[in-house]
Amino acid sequence: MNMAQNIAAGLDRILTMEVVRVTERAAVAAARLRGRGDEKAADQVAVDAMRQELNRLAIKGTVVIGEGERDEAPMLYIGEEVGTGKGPAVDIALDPLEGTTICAKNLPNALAVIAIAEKGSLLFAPDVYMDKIAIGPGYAEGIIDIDAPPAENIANLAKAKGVAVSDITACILDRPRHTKLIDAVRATGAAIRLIGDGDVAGVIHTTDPDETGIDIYLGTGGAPEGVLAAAALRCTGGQMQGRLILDTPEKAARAEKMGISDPKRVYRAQDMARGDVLFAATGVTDGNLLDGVKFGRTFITTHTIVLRSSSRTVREIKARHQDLEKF
Ligand code: VTB
Repeated sequence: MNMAQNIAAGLDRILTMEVVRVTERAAVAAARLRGRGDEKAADQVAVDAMRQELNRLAIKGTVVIGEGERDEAPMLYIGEEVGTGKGPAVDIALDPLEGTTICAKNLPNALAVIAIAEKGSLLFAPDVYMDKIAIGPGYAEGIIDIDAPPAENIANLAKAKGVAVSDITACILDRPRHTKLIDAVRATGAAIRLIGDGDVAGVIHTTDPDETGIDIYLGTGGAPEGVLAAAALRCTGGQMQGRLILDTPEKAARAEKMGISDPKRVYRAQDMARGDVLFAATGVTDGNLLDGVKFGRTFITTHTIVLRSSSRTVREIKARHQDLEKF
């Protein structure tokens, strides 16, 4: 049996349950530092917790999207080997605390996130910006185009959804670099949900507009976050396009070193996360799709979404942890 068959045959079924602990643990650690105004501390405890739990998984994992380059991130750096070493060889993209500022301010949608895929199937993205556009499942291919004006993308989406443009809500990171984009979207009559951080959640929210109120994600955010979001979309369905912003010779050289030969390439979700993919996210703070961690007197509650591309199953796991010692 080769690796793909092995995974399809059931290995990832087991991992689906195992991986939940990894994001749960990171989320609980970070949640203890919600609203303390200390991004770094919250991130650090999430990293420690995620790493500890990840090293219990029966995988031979390599971090491809992590906390940074080896010299700048002591833990969960790009290239770090994780897991017990006994098990399938897999690529891992992770963000133990996506939205450190959100967590520090105790605002919505901070997440602990991980994606696991067959070796060699996740885009090895440098930590640069990526231009992104994403919509949820159920639409014909080609109704969005990263190179089309926002008005055109929104008009096409509204038409396909069978609603007026004014019924569409776009999610955009609240950044000065998006002033023009925001003006262009507002000029169409569509609504915008401006988010302070957390564009992995922003993209995932397009997959369930009835629940989240978000139809389309637009704008530039981190490339590593783009790969994580693409992994989620591979599992839920939906469309995403991303293009690295390599606007200095230094960034272009860095990307080339990571194997990116065409700096202008538009990546679809299936180009950023190929093959079988597992994705899990646990809410740190309350959000549109996931509840945050709740600390009760005798138990801790976590809310996790686990996705699997091979079956497209979306699982939500609400866990009540009564053994508080383990956290
Ligand atoms: C986004 C957002 C992240 O980085 O990717 C953003 O989703 C992009 O960078 O939560 P800028 O903050 O420089 O705009 C984060 O905010 C942090 O990783």
